[in-house]
Amino acid sequence: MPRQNNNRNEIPVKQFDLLIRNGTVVTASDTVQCDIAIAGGRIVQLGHDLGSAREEIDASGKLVLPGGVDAHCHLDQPMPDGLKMADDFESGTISAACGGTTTVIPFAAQEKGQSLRAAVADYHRRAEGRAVVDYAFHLIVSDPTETVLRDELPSLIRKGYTSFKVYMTYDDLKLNDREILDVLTVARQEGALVMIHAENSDCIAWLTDRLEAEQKTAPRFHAIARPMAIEREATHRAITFSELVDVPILIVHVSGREAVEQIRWSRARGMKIFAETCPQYLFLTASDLDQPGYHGAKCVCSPPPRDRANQEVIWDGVADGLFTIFSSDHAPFRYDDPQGKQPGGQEVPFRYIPNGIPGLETRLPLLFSEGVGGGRISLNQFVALTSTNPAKLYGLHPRKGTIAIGADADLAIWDPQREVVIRNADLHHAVDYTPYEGTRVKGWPVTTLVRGKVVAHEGRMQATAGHGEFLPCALPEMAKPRYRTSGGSL
Ligand code: DUC
Ligand code: ZN
Ligand code: ZN
Repeated sequence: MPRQNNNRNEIPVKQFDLLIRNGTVVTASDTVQCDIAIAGGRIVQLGHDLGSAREEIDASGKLVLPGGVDAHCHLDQPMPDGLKMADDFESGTISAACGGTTTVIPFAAQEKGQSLRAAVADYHRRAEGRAVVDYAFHLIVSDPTETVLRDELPSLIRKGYTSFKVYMTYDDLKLNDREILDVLTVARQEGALVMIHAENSDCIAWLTDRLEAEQKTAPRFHAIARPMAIEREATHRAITFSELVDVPILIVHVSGREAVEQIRWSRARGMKIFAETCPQYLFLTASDLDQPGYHGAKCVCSPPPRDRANQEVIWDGVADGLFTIFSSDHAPFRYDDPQGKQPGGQEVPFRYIPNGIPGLETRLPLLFSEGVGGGRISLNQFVALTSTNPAKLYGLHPRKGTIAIGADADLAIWDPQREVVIRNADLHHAVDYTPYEGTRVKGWPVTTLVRGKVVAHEGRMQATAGHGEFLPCALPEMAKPRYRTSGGSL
């Protein structure tokens, strides 16, 4: 916690708001011993003997990292069929802050038949005055009408909503191939980035019907209804669309080898295909859906976790740069809840279990412990994957995602020696379980600052709801088409 500087006899050379002293400062490229001076919510100096400040934090023995940017999480997203997400912007961002994350990018989701502008306005009302960390919005485009494509989407992109997700599956969200091509074309014209959920919907429906006909409806069959092949096919199709339109895309939540192979293939052809993975594909397997009774529902997410061999393939991609970003895909549904994993109070067949698992607060400690501590990635790679790259990809850099003069003072001070056994009782989300219960990690973010203010310290909130501000996103430089041609094969 900041310490008040009470030495009134000292004539300040420079009076900053806050000095963070004696820490090891880590960015995506460098690791240096230096102090950080903060004024007006921004980093104003880096160096030694910087002068004095109204408050100080002694970071001796600690790492000072840019706060995490969680570029894929779901908070208070309107849900169909009486379901409800457990986390709103307050509980979700408190959880994020306690896990070292200082910016979140959840989704303003268009319902079919709804105007995109109305979806954005509604989502602002949900966020307003509640967040403790800063936030931007992705859009979810589920109904690309002429008005959406010609008017709403271009005008929203120009107002700072520069990325949007499209789904190849889920009846209430999915687009057909032609619709996806239309959305990609708008992205190319405007310089926006499309995130694609790549799973083949018809194959899932067909497999689900067959499993149900054989009374195979327990949670574990969710993974069998969504095998790697259907993710591979959809990933390849998405890459093909990217080629036709000549626009970069991001494949979200990549789960294993066959999708990775498609992405490597596209990169080898010189394409700009970005890829994201999530903790569930490194730390869970399909066997976690096969727990006694109905408890496997806690790990139902899509794509499903695979097996140990696939985890290793994902680790390789994390280490060798295949993955640009590492996000939580936090989708918070309570287990023991009629609006959550037991819809209407029932243990339902897997097709009705809401997809998603919580992970905002555990994303960084899990990757830090096993990735950095386990010698799989460097500290600088950790920062790149979890903060700098998502900030760059979504047009928030250099304000977010780095430690540099002029950047927002969004910082996470880590104790690299702190050993923690993850217990849901200690987490701050509103979900009644964590899939990582009992997992031991080494390294934990002990203090989190957003624009120079300590928002979380030792698992306790220090800021009030409303400290978090909305961030309009610039057009992402990284997502510019590789070649500005007349447009793919057109
Ligand atoms: N899959 C998604 O596509 N979104 C939310 C959670 C999930 O499991
Ligand atoms: Zn998805
Ligand atoms: Zn998601």
